[in-house]
Amino acid sequence: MTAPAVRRTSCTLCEAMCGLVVEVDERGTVGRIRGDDADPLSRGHLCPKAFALPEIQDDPDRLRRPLVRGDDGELREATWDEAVRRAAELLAGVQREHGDDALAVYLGNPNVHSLGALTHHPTLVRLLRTRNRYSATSVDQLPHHVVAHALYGHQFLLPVPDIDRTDLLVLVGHNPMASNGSLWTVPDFPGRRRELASRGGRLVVIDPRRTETARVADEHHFVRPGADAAVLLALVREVLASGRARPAAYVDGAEAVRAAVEPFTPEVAERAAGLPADAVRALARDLLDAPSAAVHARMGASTQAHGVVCQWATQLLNVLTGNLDRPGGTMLTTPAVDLVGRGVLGPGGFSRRRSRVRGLPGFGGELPASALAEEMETPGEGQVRALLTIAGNPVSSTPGGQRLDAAMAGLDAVVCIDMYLNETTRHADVVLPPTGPLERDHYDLVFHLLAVRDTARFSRALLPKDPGGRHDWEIARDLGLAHRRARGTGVRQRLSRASLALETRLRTSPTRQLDLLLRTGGGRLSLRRLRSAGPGGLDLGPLRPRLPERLRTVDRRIDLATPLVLEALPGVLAGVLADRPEGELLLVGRRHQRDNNSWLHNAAVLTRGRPRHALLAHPDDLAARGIADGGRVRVRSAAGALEVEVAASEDLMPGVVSLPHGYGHARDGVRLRTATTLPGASVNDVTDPDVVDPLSGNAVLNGVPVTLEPLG
Ligand SMILES: Nc1nc2c(c(=O)[nH]1)N[C@H]1C(S)=C(S)[C@@H](COP(=O)(O)OP(=O)(O)OC[C@H]3O[C@@H](n4cnc5c(=O)[nH]c(N)nc54)[C@H](O)[C@@H]3O)O[C@H]1N2
Ligand SMILES: Nc1nc2c(c(=O)[nH]1)N[C@H]1C(S)=C(S)[C@@H](COP(=O)(O)OP(=O)(O)OC[C@H]3O[C@@H](n4cnc5c(=O)[nH]c(N)nc54)[C@H](O)[C@@H]3O)O[C@H]1N2
Ligand code: SF4
Ligand SMILES: [Mo]
Repeated sequence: MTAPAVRRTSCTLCEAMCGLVVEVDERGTVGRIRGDDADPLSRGHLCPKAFALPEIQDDPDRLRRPLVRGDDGELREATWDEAVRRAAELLAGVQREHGDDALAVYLGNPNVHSLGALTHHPTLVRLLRTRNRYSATSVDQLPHHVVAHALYGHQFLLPVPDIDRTDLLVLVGHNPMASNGSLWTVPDFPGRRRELASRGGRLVVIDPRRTETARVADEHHFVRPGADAAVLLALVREVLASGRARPAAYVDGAEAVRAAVEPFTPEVAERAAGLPADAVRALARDLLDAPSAAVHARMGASTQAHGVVCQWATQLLNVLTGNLDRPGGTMLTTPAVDLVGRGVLGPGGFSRRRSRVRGLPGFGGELPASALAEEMETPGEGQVRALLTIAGNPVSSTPGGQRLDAAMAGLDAVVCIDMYLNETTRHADVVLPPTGPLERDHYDLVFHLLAVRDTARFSRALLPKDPGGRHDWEIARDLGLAHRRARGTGVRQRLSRASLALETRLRTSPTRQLDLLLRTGGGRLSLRRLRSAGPGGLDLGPLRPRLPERLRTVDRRIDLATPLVLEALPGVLAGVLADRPEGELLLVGRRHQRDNNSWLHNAAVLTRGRPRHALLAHPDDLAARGIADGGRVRVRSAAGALEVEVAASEDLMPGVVSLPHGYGHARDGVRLRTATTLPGASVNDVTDPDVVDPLSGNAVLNGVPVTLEPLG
């Protein structure tokens, strides 16, 4: 027996992009996994989820062959040709009869973690010619994109905290100790936080729960869910009122902002959010006094009632304290493949078209996922009658999941590109399962854009793909071309040069597309050079100042006075100061280091140990309702109800309860190895699709009013 080969690869399970060193034996079995010390970005870090990668590879639950629903209503294995043709005919058939927009497409989170998904899925979606496009963006970071577009002229100009050099890091609604960072590729957050401390720097956390990150912070403040806007606007006000604001020369609009935020005093913040006015004043002073500081607001300040206002105020704090674009502040990257500079990613912006039923805004060519169920349910011209999901599980991941579940059951056609049967894909007429994360080449097109250091790493597939398997990009290519054939001659006449170009792109492999991007990127790179770079890839160094050159605004200046936000501020003020019902409970989310959104709940390495699905509540809130620690409760909101165990926790702000998402696999018909026995409920059965951030249409997943009733 020869010794196992030692190979390097990338973990694609989250935004941290850790480099891994993996042993593979001659039979292709994955052995020891460790973090790659030679990786200049991840520096040897890995988290428990990395150990799930071999399990995904060998998972008996993972689909290896396509499934097609037969006349008896059962899913059975089919050949790729049969399944792809059937999928194309179903989708094209609905579009032929009811119009292009009768097909909706939903793209889920793993799309951004796969090279082939990124090069091919958007192209496939464009070829399908529907304007009913949805994705996980609008249950996540849409407010960030809206604000980046308004201030910096491009939805993907998202500055990241320069944690390796900062003196003061303020995290709002973000728990990187569990999530490993988001819109901020910061592998080894725990190590980087320790280095911050040893430099004498400080970490401040604002979160309604004393999270894992709050526990390692120098300062933690509770905040009433949904009321951060009052705190962040008060900080902006205090910075402006100090007379010490120092925006860069290319920044306009501070005066208009000063007038607009005037009512948001620290006392208003205290009344609205529960954060002491003195603490707000002190934090504003600290942000001004620190040699460098970076404020980053994430999920808790994005998927809530005032997501856009929170993200806007956060950017303004960094701009006004002079911390945008300077070492130790928030900075932009200089990626080897610059999808922003090259115009590969569109700048974003609101569309003229709004959603048909509720008139929600469209942004970046997509509609909010919160509108998907009603677009299926509501008859009339433009009703959604077919759905294609690609690497997504909207029944679990989007608000009003139970309603979407029911609406999907009534569709004429459902096609899913996914390697698992789950709450969403169980509705499929055709399931097309791609290869797994260890079987494909990888270069991270998205997260190099958001990383705390400029690096470039290409990873060859660790394992050869299963002979009968297909990559996501091959499925996209085949489905796209089959769909065109299925649409027939009437459409062929409409085939423009543009769609022929799309077809050419579908036929071009991801690595070929990557090579072209590298060669034409100005950095004298190529796939070959990247492959022969050192073991951890290329180290392009710490982040460099990039402004104002990198701005994509027309005049290469930043105008802080965003009309969308300024016009909304009086309403925000009234909202955060409105009387709250006596005894109100607000539901927030949480993530655990060993959960991964709604999947991997059948991975043994991630699910053993103590259950972690319980609703956490403050002991006083439980006592007031006669609920015993460990008992079962019914959680009810305006949108629905669920039943779950409770656990008392002093870590929660009184009046706040917390439930993780991605649980609740016991919906009938789901076939997962351990998931059917895994307890827990789907929090999105109580989150409300009817309540969105009015400025963006983003889902409100945090700060949902709920009631609790004890169950016998
Ligand atoms: N209440 C509440 N809801 C939330 C959140 C929350 O915090 N609270 N978080 C939200 C956030 S941030 C996000 S990003 C969304 C995620 O929402 P989704 O993206 O809809 O859900 P995931 O659970 O990530 O589902 C990923 C699916 O992709 C499949 N998959 C995995 N890898 C691949 C691949 O390489 N190719 C293909 N084709 N399929 C693959 C998996 O089997 C799974 O079915 O959930 C959101 N929902
Ligand atoms: N282990 C693990 N890692 C993951 C994921 C996973 O599922 N598991 N998912 C990945 C994905 S898709 C994403 S987008 C990222 C998300 O990464 P994070 O942004 O870190 O997401 P959460 O852990 O949900 O943290 C949100 C925090 O906001 C707090 N919060 C809730 N409401 C409010 C509020 O109104 N105001 C404030 N200030 N805080 C509030 C919650 O208590 C919670 O601590 O994580 C990624 N990494
Ligand atoms: S933090 Fe964990 S899940 Fe994220 S890339 Fe690193 S090893 Fe993978
Ligand atoms: Mo996400």
